[in-house]
Amino acid sequence: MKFFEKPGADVADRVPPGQHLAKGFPVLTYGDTPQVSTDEWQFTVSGLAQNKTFSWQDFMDMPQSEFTADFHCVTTWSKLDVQWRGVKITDFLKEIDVDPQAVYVMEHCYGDYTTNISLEDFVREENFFAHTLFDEPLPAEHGGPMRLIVPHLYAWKSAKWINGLEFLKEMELGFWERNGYHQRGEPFAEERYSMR
Ligand SMILES: Nc1nc2c(c(=O)[nH]1)N[C@H]1C(S)=C(S)[C@@H](COP(=O)(O)O)O[C@H]1N2
Ligand SMILES: [Mo]
Repeated sequence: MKFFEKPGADVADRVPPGQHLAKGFPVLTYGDTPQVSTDEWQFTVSGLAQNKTFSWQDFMDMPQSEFTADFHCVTTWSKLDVQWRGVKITDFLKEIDVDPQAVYVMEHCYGDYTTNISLEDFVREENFFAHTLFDEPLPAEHGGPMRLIVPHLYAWKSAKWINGLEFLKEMELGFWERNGYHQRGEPFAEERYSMR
């Protein structure tokens, strides 16, 4: 059985150095998979922003968009053209006031995973919260009911089971970043590990 394919010439420039195309969509989770229903799901904004809690319905009432995005896991597999549906970060940000002193964001999740991202990387047009994967409700193992997707960084920044954002005045490290992963994680620059 073959689990990886060599990228064809047509997509070669979309596959970052050291990456292979995965067959299917692998699951990569540290620890147990949280089981969270949309009824109990809550999302909290904290830190240097207007502190606020959102329900599932609040997210459904925001503008809904379709996305096609490439996905790059630092363990060397990539999956191109993943299809999602959800809420653009730029649309979500219209719901809150962020303090101009905020320069970093900590992503918080059910199950206590965290990952950090600069505000600049976070507010990009192509980033989104996803609740639908290939026209099906996002399965729990892929982060359902809701996850973040940040296509331009390695996928450990795309927090599954996301339940909050904490706005910060300086960089703090998340779970993998404390354990040796690069603090930014740009795949075309191969920002895999930190040199600390
Ligand atoms: N909460 C949480 N989010 C997470 C992870 C995790 O372990 N917990 N793993 C990250 C990593 S390393 C990758 S590659 C992607 C994998 O997403 P997938 O399982 O949907 O392929 O989720 C990221 N988000
Ligand atoms: Mo990963």
